[in-house]
This record gives sequence, structure tokens and C-alpha cells, in this order.
Amino acid sequence: MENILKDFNNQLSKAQNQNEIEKVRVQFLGKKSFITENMKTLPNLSAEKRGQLGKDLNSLKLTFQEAINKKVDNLEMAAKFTPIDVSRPGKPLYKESRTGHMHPSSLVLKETYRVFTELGFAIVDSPEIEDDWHNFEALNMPEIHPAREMQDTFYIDKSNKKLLPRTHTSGMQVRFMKQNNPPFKIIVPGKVFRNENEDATHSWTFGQIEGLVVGEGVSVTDLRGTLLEIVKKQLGPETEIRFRASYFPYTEPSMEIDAKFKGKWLELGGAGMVHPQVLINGGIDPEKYSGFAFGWGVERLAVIKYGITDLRELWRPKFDYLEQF
Ligand code: FA5
Repeated sequence: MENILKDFNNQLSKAQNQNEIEKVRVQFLGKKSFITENMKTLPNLSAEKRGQLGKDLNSLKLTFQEAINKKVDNLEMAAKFTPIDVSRPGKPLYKESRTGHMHPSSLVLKETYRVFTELGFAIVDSPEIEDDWHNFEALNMPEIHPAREMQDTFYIDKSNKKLLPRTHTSGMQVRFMKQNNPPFKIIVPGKVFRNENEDATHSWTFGQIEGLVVGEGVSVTDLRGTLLEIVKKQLGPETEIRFRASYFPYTEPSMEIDAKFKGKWLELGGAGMVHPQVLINGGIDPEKYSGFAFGWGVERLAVIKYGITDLRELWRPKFDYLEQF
């Protein structure tokens, strides 16, 4: 019986379809099968042997039937489901696959790089995780300074608050000064992070472009001329700019720059003449050199340029919207 069972299992495992299973069934449960043939001998046996053989044959028959039924069920299940070919390329999200295009913020950045490099500015890379000294202290914002309040800060290390996702790109000013001798003209693009409540004009993370120019005899006139030239190149030759008095601890005087675009005055960012103490912190002699700095938001510029009413739309995955730019 053991050999018969082995043979049965072997044959059943090879059966691939209903027909082949049926053949196995006939072979092992049919009229000429081992089981039926042996059943026929039962009446001739002694009562004791008959009882034992009868039991064994029945149990074997049951085993065969159950195995065959299970195999049939499995085949039917498999027929219902198409097998998954994991090596096939994925289905596109849309009926036709779409070609990618540049995001409005990237378009603005690309344009910004072009206009600044045309004026001889270098584009400088910078760390997104900054230390407290470069982000605040070196810019005249010691721990107790109220100006820190303007930039609600996330900290990496809550206990001693010495490392942070930078709140503005201005931290790069002193970093760059320490490693480079004037004259220089740089822009520092990058992401910044603030603990902001989001609204149509505020996001908790956004892009900034920092500008820093240091040399001999650099004046507010240079600041105005440079920014006007840049804004005209980016928003069109008829664009005007205006300065509003403002306050940043690291520039003196400080100002907000507005651009008049399509008849409306819109805030671009902050600017000013680099504070002498900041030059000293960067190892530059303020008696010999002066400079100007500015910082504006990439998304705010995109919003102005493309007439977007809510800058949060820029980060929503709505292709129909984003594809309009
Ligand atoms: C600053 O971050 C200064 N570091 C700018 C500066 C640089 C001044 C150099 C002087 C010299 P402010 O916090 O205003 O300033 O941010 C600058 C610009 O970033 C804003 O004008 C705006 O365009 C953009 N901005 C600020 N907060 C947000 C926000 N939550 N979401 C989107 N854009 C923002």
C-alpha cells in the first residue's frame, strides 16, 4: 500500500489539467484499480483479515479522493486568477503615458540662475542643516534677540538647540566670507524650513535665493541697480521696484524690495547693506570692504510671475494645474 500511495502522489503531482487528473482517478480508484481489485477479494478472507484490509483499503481510498478533490480545486482557483508577471513594466497612472516637464519653481530657478550668471554671479551650494552660530549668532542674532522670533525654528537637537534645518539661506553669508576673499558676487539657492502655519502665502518649507556682493566701494546704488536689472530680466523690462524701510539685524540699512508687476506692488524679499559686524565675523575688514545682501522666496517669485493665487498649489500633485506653466 505504501508503494501504491507513493505512485499515486507522484502521478497526481504531474497531472496538469482535468483530463490528466481523471486518468489518475481511473488508475487508482477505477474498476481495475488496486483498491477495487482488492475489495473483491474481501469476501474470501477470514473475518479478522477482512476487517483489517477493509479498513486499510477504505482509508487509502479516502486519501486518494481527498487529494484528487484538492488538486481539482486548486486548478479551478488558478484558472480564475491571471498570474502576475512581476517583470512586466508597470501600468502608467493615466491612459496614455505623459512626458514630464519642469515644475514652475524649477522654471523660476533656472531663469534666476541664467540672469544672475549673466551679471557675473557665481552659484554657491550650501548645507540645509546649519549650526546656530551661522544661522543666527554670526548675523547679530544672539539667543535672546527678538528677531529670532520672526523665524520660528525647528531644532535637530532639542536639548541644546545648536543644530537646525536652516531658517533662511543667510547662514551661508558668513560661511562663504570665511573661506573666500573679496571681491565676490554670489547667489545661494536652497530650501529653508520654518515652523509656520501654512496659508496662501506661507509654507513650512520653501526655496530662497540669497545674494551676497562684497567688494571695495559697494553701495546702496549697486544694490538697487543690480536688483532692478535682475527683476526686469525675470519679470519683463517694464517692471519697477521700490524699497521699503525694514529691519534685519545683519544689514544696515535694511529694506524690503517690492516689484510692480501687472500694475500691483508685490513683496519680493529682504535686502540691505551687510552689517560691519557680519563682515568682521566673516574675517573681512569693514574699513576696506562693504557689501550688500538680499534674500527672496522662490515660490513667491513663481506666484508673482505666473499669477498663482495660493502657493500651496505648487506642492499639490495636480498635474492638470501644474501643466499650465
Ligand atoms: C529673510 O529670510 C532674510 N534672510 C532675507 C534677507 C537676506 C534680508 C539678506 C537681508 C539680507 P524673510 O523672512 O522676509 O527674510 O524671508 C525672505 C523671503 O522669503 C520673503 O520675502 C518671502 O518671499 C519668502 N518667504 C518667507 N517666509 C515664507 C514662507 N513661509 N513661505 C514662502 N515664502 C516665504
